[in-house]
Amino acid sequence: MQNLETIIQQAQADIATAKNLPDLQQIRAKFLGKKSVLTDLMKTLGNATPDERKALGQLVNAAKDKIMGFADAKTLELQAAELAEQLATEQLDVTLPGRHQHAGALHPVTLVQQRVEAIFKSIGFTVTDGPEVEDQFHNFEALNIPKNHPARAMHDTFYFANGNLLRTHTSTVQIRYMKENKPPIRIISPGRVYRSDSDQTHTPMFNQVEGLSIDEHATFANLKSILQLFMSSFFEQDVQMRLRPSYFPFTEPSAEVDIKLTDPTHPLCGKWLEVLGCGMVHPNVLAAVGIDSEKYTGWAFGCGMDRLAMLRYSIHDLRTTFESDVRFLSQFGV
Ligand code: 2NL
Repeated sequence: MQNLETIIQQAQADIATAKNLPDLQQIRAKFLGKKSVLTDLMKTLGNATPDERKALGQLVNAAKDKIMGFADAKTLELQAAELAEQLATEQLDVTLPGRHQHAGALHPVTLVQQRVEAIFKSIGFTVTDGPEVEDQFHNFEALNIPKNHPARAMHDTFYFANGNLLRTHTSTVQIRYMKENKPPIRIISPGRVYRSDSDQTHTPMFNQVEGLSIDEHATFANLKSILQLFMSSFFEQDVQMRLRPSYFPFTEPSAEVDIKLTDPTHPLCGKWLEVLGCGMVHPNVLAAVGIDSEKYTGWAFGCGMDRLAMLRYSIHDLRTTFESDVRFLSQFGV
């Protein structure tokens, strides 16, 4: 009896000191487990008389119940403390600013290409493309630029060891298209072109769009009216246009086109700006692709899309369109 009371008191004191659930589990095992003092005590009952055994057994069981009661109460207390601790340390500050999802934006030159394609598709043109690595026939010979012609030097071409080259204009695509398709032809060919020059206003790669129309009665007047429509739709304002005589080996006659923007909010409003070159397709070019120049005429134009992007989005420095600076690019929207 004396022993039991001491054991109960000891258990109660130990349980009170338990700092956490694993601690408590150990204490529980010490007093109630298979190797505990109480279990040992139960085993010694075999030596007692049946009456003694019954009375002592009840006492030991009552002691066990008591200790279990202390332990269960302590368990609840520790669980509550753990929860409180968790709530305090895992607090979420819902007033913190959220993490942004950065949506991508299209490059200004891509936006220009999309606009140009949409405008020309709406008037019945087909968009075509072709290889950037070309042979001399498609880049030069077929365009009335024979070997040793001074215009070849003008183009500052990047050559490969085998004589192939990086196309210097997308006329190459139109030459291929004319070989494969019969007139009437109405196509534009946007894409990257390469020239070996590099300064403030020239980059070794730039984006060009060329347009071509071949028909029985394609005229310079058609060319001029299409260009006028293109410019005013592209800039979404009245655009004045001025043609100056020029020279290209692949067109005759040839002209350079200047435009004047009329929207007073545009920084370059009122200034003449050179934007493209054009002309009537040279009979030698038609002959090179097997089109009868007695029956068909054609007009063509070529236009730098990087320049169009700078004008349309008021970009002052061409280099910013090549630098992949997200702060710059994200201004142009999707
Ligand atoms: C410019 C001038 C031009 C063409 C490109 C062309 C294409 C064929 C036949 C004849 Cl297949 N001409 N293209 C014509 C005149 C001018 O480009 O300054 N480009 C940036």
